[in-house]
Amino acid sequence: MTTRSVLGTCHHDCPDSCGWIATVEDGVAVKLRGNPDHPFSLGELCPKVNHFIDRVYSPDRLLTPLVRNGPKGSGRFKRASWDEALEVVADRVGTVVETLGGEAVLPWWDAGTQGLIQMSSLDRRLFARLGASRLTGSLCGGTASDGTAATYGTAHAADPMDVRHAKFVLLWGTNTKLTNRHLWPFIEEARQNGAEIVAIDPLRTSTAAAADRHIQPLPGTDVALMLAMMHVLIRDGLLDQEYIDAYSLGFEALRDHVADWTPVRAATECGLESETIEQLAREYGSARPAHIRTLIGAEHHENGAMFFRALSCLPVLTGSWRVLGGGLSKSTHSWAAANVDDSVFDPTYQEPSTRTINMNHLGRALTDPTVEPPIQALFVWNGNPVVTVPNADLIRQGLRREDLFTVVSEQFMTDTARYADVVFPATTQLEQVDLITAWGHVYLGWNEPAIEPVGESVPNTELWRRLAAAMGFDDPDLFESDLSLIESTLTGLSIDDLRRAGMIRADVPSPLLPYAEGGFGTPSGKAELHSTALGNLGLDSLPTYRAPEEGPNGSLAKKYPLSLLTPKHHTRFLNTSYSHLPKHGPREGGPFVEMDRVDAAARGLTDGDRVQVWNDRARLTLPARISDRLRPGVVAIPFGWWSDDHGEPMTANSLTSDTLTDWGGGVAYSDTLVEISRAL
Ligand SMILES: Nc1nc2c(c(=O)[nH]1)N[C@H]1C(S)=C(S)[C@@H](COP(=O)(O)OP(=O)(O)OC[C@H]3O[C@@H](n4cnc5c(=O)[nH]c(N)nc54)[C@H](O)[C@@H]3O)O[C@H]1N2
Ligand SMILES: Nc1nc2c(c(=O)[nH]1)N[C@H]1C(S)=C(S)[C@@H](COP(=O)(O)OP(=O)(O)OC[C@H]3O[C@@H](n4cnc5c(=O)[nH]c(N)nc54)[C@H](O)[C@@H]3O)O[C@H]1N2
Ligand code: SF4
Ligand SMILES: [Mo]
Repeated sequence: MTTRSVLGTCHHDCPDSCGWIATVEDGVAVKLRGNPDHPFSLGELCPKVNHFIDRVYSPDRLLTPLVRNGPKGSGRFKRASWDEALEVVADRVGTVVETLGGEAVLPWWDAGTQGLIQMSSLDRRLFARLGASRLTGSLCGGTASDGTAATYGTAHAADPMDVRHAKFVLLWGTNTKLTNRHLWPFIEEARQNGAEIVAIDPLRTSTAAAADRHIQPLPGTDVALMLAMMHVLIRDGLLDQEYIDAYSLGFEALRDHVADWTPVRAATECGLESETIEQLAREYGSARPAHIRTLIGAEHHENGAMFFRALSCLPVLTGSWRVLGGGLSKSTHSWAAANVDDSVFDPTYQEPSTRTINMNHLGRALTDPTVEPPIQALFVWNGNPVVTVPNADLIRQGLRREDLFTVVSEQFMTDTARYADVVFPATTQLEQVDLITAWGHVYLGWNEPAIEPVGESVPNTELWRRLAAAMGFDDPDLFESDLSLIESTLTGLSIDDLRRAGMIRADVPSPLLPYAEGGFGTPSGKAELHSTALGNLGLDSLPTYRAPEEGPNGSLAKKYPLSLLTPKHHTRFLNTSYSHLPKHGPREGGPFVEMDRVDAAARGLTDGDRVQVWNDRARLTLPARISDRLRPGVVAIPFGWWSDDHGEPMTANSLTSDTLTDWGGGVAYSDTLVEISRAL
């Protein structure tokens, strides 16, 4: 028997990007454990990936190409050879392009793997060659980045690991213990050194429960809270005036603007006590260093980019960027650019005039009769949009169109793959090479394939090469090898370096104090408290609170009085990627709607009752779970469940809003209003 240990990195869309070691016996992966040498994950994985080998060898893995032989969405397919399936796709797509032009083709992908080349590389060239519509927008992270960049000029922020040096930690709209679990020990270290931990979240998550204090505003109202904090900081002189004068623009305008944002005014908007806001601002303004930790959850509001823009102003006012452990940490993804440049995947022949479609509007794009040319060929990989994209029933409606040809690359028969005309089997991270640029720390992780592809599955890059050949293209850049693609992105380090170490710290300063002495990425080099650039785009140049239209203080709240949150909730789920597997979904029980006893009593409901949750978009029937984690007027359905056994949608996204965020191309699914009544 031959036994090997292979170094790899988790590919999931998770900030932790843990290092792992796979044990392989005679070509079969038998064990996967955390790599103890990884400076962030420190040898631990998580309740999802501890069972990753079961996922890899699951009896439900897709092992061959499949061609539909039942109604769309029925999930009925017949096996096909690779040659047959490629020919079907090349013929049909060829006809679509000939008759309607390339823009009738739409590629749709997300971060099912966030690996550098398997997420998106050769696809950019292939779809540009076809002249396909271009996918824009973001389901995750774009709004947060662009919101921060409006103040700082770049998406750069602090190293989250430096939270350990903080004396005050503000966890704002992030559920660290669940979503970013390997950061929690660093927060505990700060607590042991005397830091107070405060969580701001409309839901008493496990993180909020573990904090020293939990502040529970109404969803989508945080910008009002931030403006009132600025008001107190300025009123009480809790400022670093020297830092403000040297490194920011627009302080006077901001000062005048927040003069009437008293804690009393914000308290009404946010549903908080004004004293809570006073205390928060005073504590934040007095502690040295104070660290704000945020991630993605708060971006999914109509004012989501403004959340990050306004939040970014706070450490500028207090000068907390000067000190290690201060400032603000969010996604670290932008730091990877020190060594990795994925724009080399962009082809020179991309037509900039080709139309763009926001990924969050997939349902609209497939069903809107004014979309010209109509989308007639859709490719989906690295995602399960029927479950993950808001207003999901509209996507199902679009996918049922007989004149639409849908191609899905997947590891499993997801809700989305069920609607495909052709399905290609995809490899998992144990079977493919990649480089992982993390967004929860500054280490670049190498992933060496541990086993041969299971069945006839192939990495996404290989699918694009095979499709390019089947479509008759011969441009050499469509056939570049995986290692060459990775190598072409690297500066200052080589594949051999990565392979040897398993992970390497990106070439960023240590300690990382990005704005200790200004150095912002704006044209002026200063933090823009007032932003002329935003004003030029027709947006508010100063941090401004606008109540979400479909939020608790919006006009729709009269019709639908309950705000619906649909957050990540289960320790065994990673978005929708595990709910169908035996060690995951069944152990989490099943989907439910969580509500406060006041809202339940007003509707005559008790714990466990079957209820309907509804709005103009959809109606879901679920058991009610009464808890004390939410304030009255706010309810929650956990995200990640697929359809039930009869194909009936159970995804929270049937109900959610697909209104786009103020800027950044994201989507405001956390501004959703519903009503709940007993199921008939
Ligand atoms: N176990 C597990 N871990 C995961 C994932 C998973 O599915 N399961 N998914 C991964 C992915 S893709 C991502 S992007 C990250 C996300 O990581 P996070 O951003 O930490 O998590 P979210 O649950 O998206 O949102 C965090 C919190 O924001 C709160 N929130 C919503 N609206 C508001 C608001 O208006 N104000 C405030 N203050 N808070 C608000 C929600 O109640 C939620 O508790 O997690 C990753 N990690
Ligand atoms: N209501 C609501 N909606 C949400 C969220 C929420 O909290 N609430 N979260 C949002 C966020 S933050 C995110 S990131 C998105 C997540 O949305 P998605 O990225 O669509 O997440 P998953 O559902 O996990 O889908 C990933 C799919 O990619 C497949 N996959 C994995 N690796 C590979 C590969 O190498 N090749 C191929 N071809 N396929 C692969 C997996 O099998 C899986 O089915 O959902 C968003 N939608
Ligand atoms: S899903 Fe996240 S926490 Fe789990 S192993 Fe992967 S990177 Fe680590
Ligand atoms: Mo995400």
